[in-house]
Amino acid sequence: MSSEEQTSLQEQQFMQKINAEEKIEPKDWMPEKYRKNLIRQISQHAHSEVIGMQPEGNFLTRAPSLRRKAILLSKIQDEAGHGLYLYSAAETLGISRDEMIEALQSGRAKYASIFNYPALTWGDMGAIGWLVDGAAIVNQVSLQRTSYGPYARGMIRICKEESFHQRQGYDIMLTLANGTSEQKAMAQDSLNRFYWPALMMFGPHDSESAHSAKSMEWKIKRETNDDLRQKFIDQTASQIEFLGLEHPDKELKWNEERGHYDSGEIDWEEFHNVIAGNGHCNRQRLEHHIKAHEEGAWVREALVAYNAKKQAKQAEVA
Ligand code: FAQ
Repeated sequence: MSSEEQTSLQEQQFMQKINAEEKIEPKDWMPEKYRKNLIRQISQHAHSEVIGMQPEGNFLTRAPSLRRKAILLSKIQDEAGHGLYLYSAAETLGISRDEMIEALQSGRAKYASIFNYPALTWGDMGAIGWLVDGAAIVNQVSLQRTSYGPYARGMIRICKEESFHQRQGYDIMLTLANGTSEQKAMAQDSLNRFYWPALMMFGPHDSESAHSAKSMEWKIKRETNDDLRQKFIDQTASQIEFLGLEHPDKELKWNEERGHYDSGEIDWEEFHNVIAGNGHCNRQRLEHHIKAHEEGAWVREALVAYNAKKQAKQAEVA
């Protein structure tokens, strides 16, 4: 059998597995483009979790009570854990953590655009948990069925934690919306600023999405950007109503025939500007990551030294 024939046979077997809903595991044969596309998506997802700690981290010293502070701290720590699971899943595809970090810090790899918006008030902690984690869950529930085993398994645990994050955000919003008129205004302002960027988290329209067609065929993505965004729009409308707040989308209208809400258009120019590096906080987020990474170098060095010592001792005993 020629090498081309062998590759085509491997490709057929790979697609059979995908179509039979079997998971692809790290040691299985996979097309190079499948591997690269997965590394791209999983590593960018990991970067989003880690960079996403910054807007909320800034509010740890400003939480209005000890209880709120403890909850926020634990939520932010969960995000660090999500980053870890995801970097580990990406490493099974043959890329190192250092390479991924370098891609992030040099600006080659993206992370979710939403984290380039500033968090200005305590209301933003509510809006981030409710809307940002809320949008993340809608996307990640479908990723629990992604075709790559380590990514799918990581998603199951991440989704459980994200649903707690979403509830804690909504709880903050409920308290503010039922509080004084100043608190209600703060909740409304946070909703107004975070609603549209949350819709952008689902990516460009399907017709503009460079990776969707192949990712859907390979079952890396299980639902398209627009379908997931629609789910989020539909579920959020009744949550806004329950809070007694005004919907930021003045064109939002229930469409009986479609069984979904019709909505106004996203400002795509803003989206492209932010992912091109020109959002409010892009520079600040990367500079902070680089600083924290450099300051943590001694921990990584200590770990390597400890492991080398341990291995040397084991070799001596053997
Ligand atoms: N921001 O062809 P597509 C969280 C890029 S986790 C920045 O449609 P794809 C938890 C895209 O990468 C949030 N870039 O791409 C949390 C691609 O660029 P490339 C993260 C974006 O991959 C909460 C180009 O545009 N979740 O929030 C964005 O098929 C609170 C073309 O786009 C995930 O990453 C964007 N919004 O679909 C943490 C979920 N949208 O790579 C802390 C996994 C698109 O060619 C606090 N990822 N781009 O240079 C996915 O499901 C997909 O990657 C999509 C994009 C849906 C994000």
